Amino acid sequence: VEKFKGIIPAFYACYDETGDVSEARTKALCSYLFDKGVQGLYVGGSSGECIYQNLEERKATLKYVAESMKGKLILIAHVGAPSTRESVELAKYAEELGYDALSAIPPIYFKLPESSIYKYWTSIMDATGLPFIIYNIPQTTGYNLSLNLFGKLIENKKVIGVKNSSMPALDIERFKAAGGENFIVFNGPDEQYVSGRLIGADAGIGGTYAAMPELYLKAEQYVSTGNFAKARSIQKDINDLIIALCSLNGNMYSAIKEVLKLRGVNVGSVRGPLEPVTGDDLETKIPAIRDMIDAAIA
Ligand code: HMN
Repeated sequence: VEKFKGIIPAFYACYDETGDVSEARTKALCSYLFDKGVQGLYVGGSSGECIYQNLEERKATLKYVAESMKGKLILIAHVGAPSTRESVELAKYAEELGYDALSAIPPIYFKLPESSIYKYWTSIMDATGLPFIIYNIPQTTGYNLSLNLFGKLIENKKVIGVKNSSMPALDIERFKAAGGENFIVFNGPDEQYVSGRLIGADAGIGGTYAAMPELYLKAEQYVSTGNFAKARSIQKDINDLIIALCSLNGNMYSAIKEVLKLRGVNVGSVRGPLEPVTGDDLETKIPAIRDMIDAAIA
């Protein structure tokens, strides 16, 4: 459990100029994040545009990341997919590649009863010997994990943690209280990293970490040494940046990818229906956000 602690960026989909998954760019993003000092990678989640990629593309990304970071960083494979069959196939492949743990969102599109959600997650767990991290992200899936289903899931010893992206910090506290000391709760809302850690999260997985890993690493350092005034001040810088990233045309992921280009790593653009940042937002606001990041790091 100790080994899963730290700052774990959600890995981005890395495309070439024609929009295909790029091996070179995937590996470049791995090296970039490794050099920044993060502890692990969460591969193929929302930030990995999992919902917009086919199985072959998702497998290729899992493979390139493992080739470049196996043994250097903790690797978590997000294997949630529209069907149980595809999720299980990805889970088995991630195990073959030597991933440290699996994770998955609940089923999407159809509103299914909790019995089906339980069965979906359990099928993934039964398919491999890997530990499993439940992923609760009601904003995108429409399902908010109940304490009742949570309690049933953690009876399975493979369930070592939950990545909680719902906004109430209370949810983090409740999952930690029910899960116990050795159960890992990952903070999901980046805007509340510091509060999440204080109320019970042991570590963090987030979609904006890769854009500004330095700030989350610093926030973590201040939280773990009890320097709360400084932790709060970094959280404010982070939140100014998240709000700026979310205020451009396109969407947060295309904005982050443009910022990354200016920070020295090109992972291409986003895949439709996600749209790229354009016009003045691209030409003046993206460089301004890059400058804000540099100022916050200094
Ligand atoms: C992932 O699965 O790739 C992300 O880690 C998801 C993550 O929890 C993000 N949540 C949502 O997108 C709803 C956050 O990191 C989010 O991007 C951040 O808090 C900014 O709003």
